[in-house]
Amino acid sequence: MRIEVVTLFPELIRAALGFGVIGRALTRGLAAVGTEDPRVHTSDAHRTVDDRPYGGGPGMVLKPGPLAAAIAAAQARLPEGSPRICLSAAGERFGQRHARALAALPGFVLVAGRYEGVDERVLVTSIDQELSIGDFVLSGGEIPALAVIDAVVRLLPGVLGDERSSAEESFAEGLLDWPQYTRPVEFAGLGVPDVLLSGDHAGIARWRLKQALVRTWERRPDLIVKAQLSREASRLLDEHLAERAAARAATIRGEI
Ligand code: 4GY
Repeated sequence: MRIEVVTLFPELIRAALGFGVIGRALTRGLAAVGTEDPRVHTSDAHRTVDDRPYGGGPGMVLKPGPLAAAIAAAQARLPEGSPRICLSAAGERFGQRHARALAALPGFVLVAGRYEGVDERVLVTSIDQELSIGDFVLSGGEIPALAVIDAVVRLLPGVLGDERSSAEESFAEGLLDWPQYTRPVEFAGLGVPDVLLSGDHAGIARWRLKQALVRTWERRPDLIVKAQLSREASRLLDEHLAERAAARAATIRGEI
């Protein structure tokens, strides 16, 4: 897979991709990230990439010429039909579904804006999709572009060890993670759930799935609707909800 990032700060992109799982994937050649700087596509003495907004107001807008030329140069290094994606708070909300779809492609372009934004005509002529990583305002599209790259590259075959891709972990897909513990067995006066020390692998898997389900139910009920629970998962969640309902009823009766 090849990813091209159009950015005024190519060093920011390169520097951030040198670490951890993603850094290793790139050095191993499992994916490649290139950059294209709109400033290279200017011809004036000052290498001007921005200008004042028509209609007035604060800030500057990225000039369409250099930006569109940079997008075209990036696109020329990718297979025909590779999508050009602009990171913007006005875009569709990026999620794991988008990450999976992008991970199936041979390449795509990410366009990171700066200043007050991108000239609307570039969005019309040179962008296929706008994606947002969330409802907050950043000062540039580079950090969202890096978030997309990270989410996509870690899905590529061979990037993660087989631990993560194993069937054992996919059973809680679409749910929040279960709680994790490592040594020491006591920390800050807190222990580790007995089942995790038991060596009972089926029991551990059941406990983890139940923890993931209950946490998701309590913190992100919207994800449960989408999770398409297995029969085992539905049963575990029902079991928890019944236990909780019974405990509340007992409290109301004044038994506790
Ligand atoms: N949130 N998700 C986001 C953003 C700000 C281009 C400069 C976001 O994706 N992008 O906040 N982008 C950028 C957008 C012009 C400011």
